[in-house]
Amino acid sequence: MIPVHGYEGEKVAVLGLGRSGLATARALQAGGAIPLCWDDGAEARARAEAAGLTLHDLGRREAFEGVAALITSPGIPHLYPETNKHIARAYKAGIPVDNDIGLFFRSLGSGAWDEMDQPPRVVAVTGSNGKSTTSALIHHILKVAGKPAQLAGNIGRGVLDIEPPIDGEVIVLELSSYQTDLARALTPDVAVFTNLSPDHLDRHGGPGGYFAAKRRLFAEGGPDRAVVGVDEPEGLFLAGQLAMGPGDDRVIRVSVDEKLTGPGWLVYARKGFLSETRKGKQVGSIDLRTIASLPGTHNHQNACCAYAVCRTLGLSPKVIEQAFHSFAGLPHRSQLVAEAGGVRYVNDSKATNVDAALMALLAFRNIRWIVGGLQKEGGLSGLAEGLPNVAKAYVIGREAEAFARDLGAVEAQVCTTMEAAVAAAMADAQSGDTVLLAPAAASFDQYDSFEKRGEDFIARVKAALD
Ligand code: UMA
Repeated sequence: MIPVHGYEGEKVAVLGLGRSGLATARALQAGGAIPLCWDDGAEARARAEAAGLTLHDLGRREAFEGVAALITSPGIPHLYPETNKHIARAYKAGIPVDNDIGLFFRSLGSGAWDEMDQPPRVVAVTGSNGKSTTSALIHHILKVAGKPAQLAGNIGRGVLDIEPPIDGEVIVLELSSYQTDLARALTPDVAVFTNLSPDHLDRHGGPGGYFAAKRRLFAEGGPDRAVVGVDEPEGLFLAGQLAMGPGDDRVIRVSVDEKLTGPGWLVYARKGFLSETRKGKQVGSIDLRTIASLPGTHNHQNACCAYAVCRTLGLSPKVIEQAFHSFAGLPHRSQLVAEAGGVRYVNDSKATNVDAALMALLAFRNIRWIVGGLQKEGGLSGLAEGLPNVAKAYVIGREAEAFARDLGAVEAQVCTTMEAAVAAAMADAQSGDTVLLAPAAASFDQYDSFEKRGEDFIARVKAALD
């Protein structure tokens, strides 16, 4: 745990008692603050109380009296679509509102670092898609290279939950727009922007607010090195703003759309080959086509970003390439679940938006596509480029019929349940096909989370193959 500094003896309100809230309350306590915990859900309150934390009803009139700060969880709206009522009261009372990420960056360094040969460094990864895989891949490469490393953030572990870093350690953080939007300190040593596509727009008041939230990672103090995907205008803009000129190698530009040229530090993938050039000369190359856990262009982008980060940390192309080969991938992201009778079964339940699902469709051929759930803003038209790879769609979700209609020209069978969809796809599949779960939608109409949806898919496939 990282004890939080700066609030010794002071009362700090903690709103939201999930993974980040619980870790925050413990870290505040460890740093000598008095955490006053609250959650709008009764179950979470009961869990926190059972864990020994003190509850403090933030709904009471005098709740914020003598409170030094309010620390809130990323899932709680602090502005859009509507400010949470407790946060709104803190704003009115002029109480600083922060989150665990802000506390983390303010509390991480300690006097012990002066004695270290190589003080710990923080790599923070943001972007719309690929940030979990990129973060996990960086962490994996560092481990394989024998470097101490820890992984936390949006990937499922509260940032204040990590162990105090040791000499030479690298902390890899996956940060969502919810997290970067509110943090009052954001000072990673290396920051990554993978890509940008519309997501969480209701939480950010539209695409501009969403990009602005991600950009904060590069603005508040500024990282020593920035790895920036430049395949969208926003990435190009960000790289341009950060660099003093095209040769400024504090910015590493990454592309999977085109061969990058110029005097700067560049990493790109074309036709499955990763290339690194610096000052106009090629200094590294890797054949990504042979890496089973990183199929498709979107994974090649993740590989390029992870490669660039590890190069800034001093690892050689050879070491990085070796580590790529032993990367197992993450559950629910291009996860190969089984292979039988020449048919591959792939779980990409994390493809909760159209852009991520399109990436999955472009990574395979002859796809038996399990799709559907709660549609996000913007409709399904963005999937068009991937539809030629689809042999047939098997539509799940409470609104499966309407979803199937929205898919347009592709042949679609309304299945509604995962059980029916897996059975129908398996019955139709022939050798060379891929049965792919890539829903292009949120799971909440039928499941608690995308993880539960992916687990259901895996269980149905395994049961049928047994
Ligand atoms: N709550 C309130 N009031 C509200 C809304 C929620 O009190 O108005 C309470 C809920 O009752 C609940 C708690 O807040 O008890 C949940 O807080 P949370 O949703 O922030 O969840 P945590 O468990 O703290 O998990 C968060 C991240 N969740 C979200 O951003 C939604 C986790 O990312 C992250 O791994 C974790 O912190 C540790 O850093 C998950 C996620 O879904 C994976 N992220 C989104 C995504 O990837 O799309 C952004």
